[in-house]
Amino acid sequence: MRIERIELRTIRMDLVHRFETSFGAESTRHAVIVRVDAGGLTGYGECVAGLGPWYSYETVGTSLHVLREYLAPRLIGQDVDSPEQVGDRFAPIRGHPMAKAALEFAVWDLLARAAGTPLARFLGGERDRVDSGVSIGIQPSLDALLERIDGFLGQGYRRVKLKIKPGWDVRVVAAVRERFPDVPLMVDANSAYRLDDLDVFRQLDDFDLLMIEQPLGHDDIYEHSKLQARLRTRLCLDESIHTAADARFALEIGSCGVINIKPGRVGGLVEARAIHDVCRARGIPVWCGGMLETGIGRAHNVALASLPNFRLPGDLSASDRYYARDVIDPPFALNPDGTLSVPSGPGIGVSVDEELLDRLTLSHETIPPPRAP
Ligand code: NPG
Repeated sequence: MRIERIELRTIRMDLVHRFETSFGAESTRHAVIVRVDAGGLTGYGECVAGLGPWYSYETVGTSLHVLREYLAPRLIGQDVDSPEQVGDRFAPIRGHPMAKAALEFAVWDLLARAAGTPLARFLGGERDRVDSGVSIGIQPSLDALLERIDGFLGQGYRRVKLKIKPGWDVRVVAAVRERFPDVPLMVDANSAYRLDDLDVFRQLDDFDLLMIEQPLGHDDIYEHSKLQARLRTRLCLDESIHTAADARFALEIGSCGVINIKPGRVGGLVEARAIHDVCRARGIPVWCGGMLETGIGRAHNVALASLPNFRLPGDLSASDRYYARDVIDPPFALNPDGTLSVPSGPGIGVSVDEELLDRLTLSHETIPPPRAP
């Protein structure tokens, strides 16, 4: 299909709940939404980069720059017949996986629509429902956290992930475990600790956690292997896995027992699937992370999570856990069994509410630019 038009827009949405992690708090989310048009069809993708370089070096600003100046020009007017070709065209550009993924996602949606196939099947997914987990940010008090967890469990979420940081860790997990002894529970440190903090992890080891996510450096794989060797609880890597080669290395040296795959973090669905395959071949389960995406990014994540080795509930919650009104129709809703349904229509399988997008838009540009009248 010849790519005729690429649209980049920045939107801002208010979150239902303020979300605090070890690197900061946010009440609104900015996202770059990419739209590609070809042969009368449209595909959408979402960039997961944040406003500032806190989770990764990429930001809304850097991703717009790289998309506009380097990525879109490599696709516009070109024939693209497989998602792999997108990666080939982007290969000369170093880094910037979140920017690359946003455009790759849009092409996946487009090509799956052209094939009349749901994105999940197009990727090789097998499930029609995926297990839903909830990630709960750092709260102003322990009581507020317990109440929040209670509410989410009442809605049917299947596992709870707590954000931790020094000063909000062992005491908090102990209180949550006491109140909810059987809930599948895990913690995510977003790189807030060092190997010297071994004592904290030894204490966390006693709470029957599903895993401890990214405790050490955001770019570290080696020290995680040292920590993993001293713990019973599995470590999970997120920030430091960007490629299938990273995953192979981490598993080879025993850095973790599970990997969080975020397709936006790893440059798109082609690399995400390759990481899935590396882990599957070694019997290591994976799960799908989230970055507070709108329904557009969520639809790509849900499609990915339908692959067979996504054996643990992901950070895939219903639309209303994030936003009062999502930009897609229908929004993702939690089934009574604690799952999200994988859309069965062509492409991402949901329609995008362009009118709402317009209202949320802060900036907008098209490639090629519109002709002067
Ligand atoms: O449910 O989408 C979600 C949020 C899951 O905790 C979550 N994401 O570190 O994985 C993370 C964290 C995050 C959110 C990171 C926003 C960066 C930005």
